[in-house]
Amino acid sequence: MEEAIKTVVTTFLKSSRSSDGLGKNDFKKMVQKQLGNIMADTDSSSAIKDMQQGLDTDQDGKVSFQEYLQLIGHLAKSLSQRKTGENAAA
Ligand SMILES: [Ca+2]
Repeated sequence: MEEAIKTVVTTFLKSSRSSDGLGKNDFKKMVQKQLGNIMADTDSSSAIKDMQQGLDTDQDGKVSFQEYLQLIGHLAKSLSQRKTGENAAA
C-alpha cells in the first residue's frame, strides 16, 4: 500500500517537467507509458486530449497533482467495480 502511494506521487513528479503540473505532452506520455493496460483508448490522441480536458477543472491547460488524483480515484473506482463484477460472476 505504501509503495502504491509512493508510485502515485513519484509518477506524477517524474512525468511533469514543470512544477505546476502535467502539460499536454507530459500527460499523454504518462498515460501511454503507465496506464496502457488499465485504461482503454490510450492509443487515441483525441481520447487522451478529452481526458485531460475533463481533468483540468481550473482550465489552466495543465493537470495539477490534485487533478491527477481525480484520475487515480476514477481508475481505482472502475477497477474495483470490475473486480466486484468478476466476483459476482464467479
Ligand atoms: Ca489544471
